[in-house]
Amino acid sequence: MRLSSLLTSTARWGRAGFALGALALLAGCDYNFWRMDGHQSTITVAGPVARSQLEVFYVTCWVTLVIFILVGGVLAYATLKFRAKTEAEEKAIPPEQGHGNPLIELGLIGASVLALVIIAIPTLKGIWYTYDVPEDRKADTYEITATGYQWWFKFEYPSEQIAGSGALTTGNELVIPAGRPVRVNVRAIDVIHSFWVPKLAGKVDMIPNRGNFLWLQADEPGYFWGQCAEYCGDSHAVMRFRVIALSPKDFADWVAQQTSPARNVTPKPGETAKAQFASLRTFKQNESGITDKYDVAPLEAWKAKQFPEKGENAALIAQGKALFVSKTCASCHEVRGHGAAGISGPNLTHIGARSMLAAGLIENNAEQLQRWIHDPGAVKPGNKMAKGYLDNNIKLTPENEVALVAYLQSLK
Ligand code: HEC
Ligand SMILES: [Cu+2]
Repeated sequence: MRLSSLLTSTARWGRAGFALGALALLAGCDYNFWRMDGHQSTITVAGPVARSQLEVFYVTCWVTLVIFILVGGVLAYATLKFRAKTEAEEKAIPPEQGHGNPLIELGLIGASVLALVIIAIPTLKGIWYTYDVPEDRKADTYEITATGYQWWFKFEYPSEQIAGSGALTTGNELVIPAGRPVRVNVRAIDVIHSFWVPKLAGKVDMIPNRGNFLWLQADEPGYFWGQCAEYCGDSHAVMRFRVIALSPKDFADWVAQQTSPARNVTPKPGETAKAQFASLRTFKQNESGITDKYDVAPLEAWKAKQFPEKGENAALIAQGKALFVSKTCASCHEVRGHGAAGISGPNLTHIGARSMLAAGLIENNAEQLQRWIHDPGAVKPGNKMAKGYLDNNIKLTPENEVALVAYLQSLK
């Protein structure tokens, strides 16, 4: 085939392919795609650390774009200018090879060095800036310890000590004060995990027996998505968490609430556990249990969860509280003030006030909570609670489940 006819047919297919690809993109992606504002976007940032990392990304992109255009341009020029124009030229023996042009070669080396320097300056600045809280902000820093477990996160607040039980401990939802630098000391219990909140800061590995740290800051109150970013076993992909940044006053209120013991709902004399069996249902295996369509902003939804549920049934809750101990849930979970002090699962003292369950996998509502305690292994493959169910031979009747759900939801 003649080279030129090959070229035109390639071009035709190339254009068709491009048009098809563009159509597919347009059809498949919504507005969020073009804004690049997904939950875990590193392009729409919300704090100084992520912003500094984004700047390095952009510098690198621009420099490489310039290189691409220059090299691509020269390649296109050479291809067109020196191509065989006649059949005779095509058959001709290739021209003699030279040794190159020393000036051009030196120039290219110089240009590469220059490009690297242009990238290196903001990169080094970014590395120093993001490494630790800047000196002038140190005094204002809030400290947290985050520990990775297969497949959930524990958060401790060393500055919020609770008499008789140590630092305030929560699970899977990290609540921080907005506008203040937060230094997160990262640890791991079992294997290597990685702490990553894309809109706030880049990832840092959580390594067993080795202290690591990072800092981040949320400029404004907000609700952010976090993710374990180091492959860590079965449920790695769904080892998530949330960061909730609150105004100073809201944060102080939250700390006051969290440092108090679990809520105690006591039945009035004569009150019965008329279980709400309307909430009984069967669950589909692959139900996602998570929505991306919010009626209200996620932060507002989270705030609403801080208050007791409407229509609580105190007698049912009391039943659930007793079941929590008799069904051995208490051997893995702590509910401070209720005689449950297990440490191998997330602290559930205020579980009712969280927006998500099972490390950010499913929403924290009655249905999903029941689905979780009914068969945790079906919701999150391989998780340690499912193994606990087998080892301890935990069997729950639908009535047990409804009572446990009412109890867990009352823990605000
Ligand atoms: C063998 C220990 C163990 C037992 C027993 C156990 N759990 Fe768990 N539980 C866990 C672990 C580990 C997780 C975290 C699982 C994950 O997300 O990977 C968990 C997660 C949870 C969560 C979600 C917590 C969060 O922060 O999202 C709830 C609610 C819960 N368990 C309730 C119960 C109830 C109710 C029982 C008793 C019927 C129970 N658990 C028995 C270990 C246990
Ligand atoms: Cu992990």
